[in-house]
Amino acid sequence: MGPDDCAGDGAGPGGPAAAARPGGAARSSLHPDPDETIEASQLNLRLWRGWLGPAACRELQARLLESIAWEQPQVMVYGRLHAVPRLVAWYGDPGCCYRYSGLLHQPQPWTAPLAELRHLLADRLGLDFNSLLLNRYRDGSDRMGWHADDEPELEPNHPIASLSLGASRTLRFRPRPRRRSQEIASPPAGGFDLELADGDLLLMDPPTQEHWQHGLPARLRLRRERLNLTFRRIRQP
Ligand SMILES: O=C(O)CCC(=O)C(=O)O
Repeated sequence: MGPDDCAGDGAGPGGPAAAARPGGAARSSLHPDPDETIEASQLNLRLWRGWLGPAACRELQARLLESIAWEQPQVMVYGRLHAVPRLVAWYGDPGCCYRYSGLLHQPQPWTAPLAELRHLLADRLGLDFNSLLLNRYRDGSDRMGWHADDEPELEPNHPIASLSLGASRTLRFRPRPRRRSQEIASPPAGGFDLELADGDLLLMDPPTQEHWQHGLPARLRLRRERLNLTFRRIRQP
């Protein structure tokens, strides 16, 4: 993950086209249609609202808060160490190492609730993830800067699945900019916002990460916590 990837306003394509799909009867349990598909130039997102129900979300969030080995890495910015503004944890199959926040992380072994989610995603979406980054935003001042999930160790042709739990937050997208700019306070030209709520599942399909960045701005008056789980596929040697 490279939250310090950056830069300018990027003369990107226009806003994305969002298509609401009827859910309910048309859904099958195996490959259910998403509630929304969001398409723009070189961007493909699929969104299932309330993919996990409220009771399952509450239980899962409570289990993760107590069982995950949360860390707050320090990153060097202009020669000074800063704690990243959130807590993180990396889980995965043996050997699935991942560099984020400038540090190489060895995977923790899958815990029971994480392994269940991984298998649910495989059953429902037919996607085989081998690793997972968890982000814990303790309140609205925790956040994540602009970045793309495009590190060399990630399988480039594999979607990334992002599950949100707890407080709603805005995930902001922008076309990959040409100039350096970390400003994330308002939606950039050619970009758009997605509000992600408890239980929502977002699939970011290739080649989105090659052409777009995303980030999670602060929401200062928010006091509630949010967890986000991004399932990924690390390249196998
Ligand atoms: O918290 C979120 O929704 C975004 C997480 C994210 O961008 C990431 O893990 O790369």
